Amino acid sequence: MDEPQVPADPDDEAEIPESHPRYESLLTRHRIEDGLEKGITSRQGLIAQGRGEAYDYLLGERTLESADEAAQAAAAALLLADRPVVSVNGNVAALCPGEVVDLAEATDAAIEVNLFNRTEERMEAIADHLRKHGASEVKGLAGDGKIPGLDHARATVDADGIESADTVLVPLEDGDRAEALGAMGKTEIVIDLNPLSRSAQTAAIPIVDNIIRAVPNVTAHARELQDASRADLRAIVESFDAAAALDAAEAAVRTGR
Ligand code: PTJ
Repeated sequence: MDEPQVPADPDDEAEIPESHPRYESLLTRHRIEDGLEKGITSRQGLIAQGRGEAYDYLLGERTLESADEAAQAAAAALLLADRPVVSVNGNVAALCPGEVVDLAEATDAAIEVNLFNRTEERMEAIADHLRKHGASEVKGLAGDGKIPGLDHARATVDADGIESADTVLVPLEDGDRAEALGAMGKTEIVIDLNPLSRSAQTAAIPIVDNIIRAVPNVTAHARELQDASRADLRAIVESFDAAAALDAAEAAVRTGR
């Protein structure tokens, strides 16, 4: 056999050889499994990841040009914002905790844990995990704010976090909450591999890409744009066409090009 051998159940992600043709997918699966064991990721998170992987496979496991443009627009919107927040759920925390911390630093955004299946244990486990990866402050634990129009647990946010944010990055979000956040008048940036999902469809800036690639890409754009004028940043956001980006992603899924 020519393919490099991978341990069926690696105990450590370092055991996955980088030369393996499915390295990124194996790494992702390992992180999600590990997240489940640490009480960070929910069991539903495994299902969500499987759905995402299927879309990533159809997209050719690459960042489309339209997704890169969206990432640049997202970086510009976060730099322009007065109160930007990066929302983190159990999948995001397991897949790219250090990358989320880097992005928050590059854009001066707050980090808030916001869960679909909210329990105090998971909230604490995720906040600890983010702190271990360098986060100095993690919001979400106060839970003294509300997203109107949603049932109780999913609506709970921090008053000085998502509730009062003007721009929110919500990766891998469920459609209902994404819609409700949009209805609060916030500039909503979504990362979702499914261009047909309600979250992607309702976002001001949908990034149809794997979160593993998208978050570092937004950070890289933010660093490039660090010294850009507000007028230049506004021009980037205004010239971004969400409907065209979604069409390009859907065409890539359907045709493989
Ligand atoms: O941690 P919690 O309790 O907040 O729960 C989080 C999940 C993800 C379980 C919850 O929000 C959920 O059920 O989400 P959905 O409705 O399954 O939506 C998740 C979306 O993310 C789907 O459209 C997937 O295609 C997409 N997705 C999954 N994995 C990735 C992804 N998008 C980008 N990168 C991924 N790695």
